[in-house]
Amino acid sequence: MDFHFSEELTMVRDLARDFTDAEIRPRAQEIERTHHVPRELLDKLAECGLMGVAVPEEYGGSGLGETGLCVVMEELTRGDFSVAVTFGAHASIGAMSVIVGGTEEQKKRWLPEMAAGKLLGAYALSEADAGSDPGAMKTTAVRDGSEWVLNGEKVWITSGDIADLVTVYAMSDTAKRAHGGITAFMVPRDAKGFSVGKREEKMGQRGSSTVTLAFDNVRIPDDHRLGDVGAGFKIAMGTLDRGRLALSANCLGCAKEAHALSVSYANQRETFGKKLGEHQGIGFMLADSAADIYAMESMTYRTAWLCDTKQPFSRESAIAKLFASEALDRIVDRAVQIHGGMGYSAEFVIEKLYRDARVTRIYEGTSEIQRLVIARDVLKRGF
Ligand code: COS
Repeated sequence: MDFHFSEELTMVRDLARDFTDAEIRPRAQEIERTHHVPRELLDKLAECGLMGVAVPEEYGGSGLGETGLCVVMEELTRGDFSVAVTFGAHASIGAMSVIVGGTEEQKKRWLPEMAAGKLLGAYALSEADAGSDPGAMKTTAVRDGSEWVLNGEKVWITSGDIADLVTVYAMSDTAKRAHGGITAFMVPRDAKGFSVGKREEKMGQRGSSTVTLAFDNVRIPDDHRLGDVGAGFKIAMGTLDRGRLALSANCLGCAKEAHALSVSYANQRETFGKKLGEHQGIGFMLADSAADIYAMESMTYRTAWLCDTKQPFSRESAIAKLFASEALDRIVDRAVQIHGGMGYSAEFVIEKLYRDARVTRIYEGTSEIQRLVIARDVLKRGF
């Protein structure tokens, strides 16, 4: 058993950490105020080679797998959650759909440009009446000769407005639904009939765009179909297994940031003649957060190891996401409490971390969905 990062992973962590300090932290307030992650920042991430961290080397990436992706996600999130989520929409669930479901020819066609950050990806599964239950989706794909015709609307799509190539899941056989009735397609931004609609105003992660996408008789060539006809649900779920894991790394990064600020504040501020942290009530909060972070980190990287060594990790990824998102909520809540009025003021970063954290219990599968995934697997396979 070896819990050390390899030399390569350590280098990537240092690179992502330096990038976060130099490029993200100084811009975080502006990103929050303008509700916008500058494309130039994403281009710089690509120049550093971080966009392709999880893409296999034979397709132009660094080949550091989910572990590498989690390392980068953790570091970027410490600087700004919105930047990390924008990165993840592309590098995690965007490019990952192609890695999970693409043919060899498709991987060669799209992954090198995705790894280079020239082709930004996004992932479109959710609909207004099909969030937790994607098998209820209404977007349709009908075959017409060598093309498919897509009609419908997707909602809550991260980076849907900036992506060059969106993985869209559509119902190709309504009788089969989740069991072979859904097919995945790679839809280019300039496809005729494809449009970007409303942008959500959100409680947190305001720099990351979340939009509606509409498909009005969008014609997609059959060679843009990802995987077999009817394989879409499995590709969507296989991609989400990875996305949920990367999200637990996001939670870990945000938690470490909130905790580090809390520790520093508790060491500096004095009340009743002693440091804040020396009051047992505050010390215990810091201890609980430290324990949560240790568990989050252990679960995240152990699950990444399972994934990278090609062992089953679907249940573990749901556990990591469930625990990390709920632990993060506890940690940011404690951070607000420790900072008192300062924690509630929009002038200081803790208030932003508190808002940024909340959606992690909702997107990429709610806590209730994670429990459902875990319970089904426990009942099927035992512990
Ligand atoms: N990997 C690969 N295949 C999977 C899978 C996974 N992780 N999970 C399920 N499947 C397969 C099943 O094996 C089944 O295959 P068969 O048709 O061969 O039987 C098929 O997919 C359907 O699975 P299931 O019957 O479990 O589907 P359900 O409709 O009951 O849905 C849940 C299962 C609830 C787990 C799924 O709908 C889900 O994850 N929902 C949340 C979606 C979500 O996270 N949305 C957030 C937006 S995306 S950012």
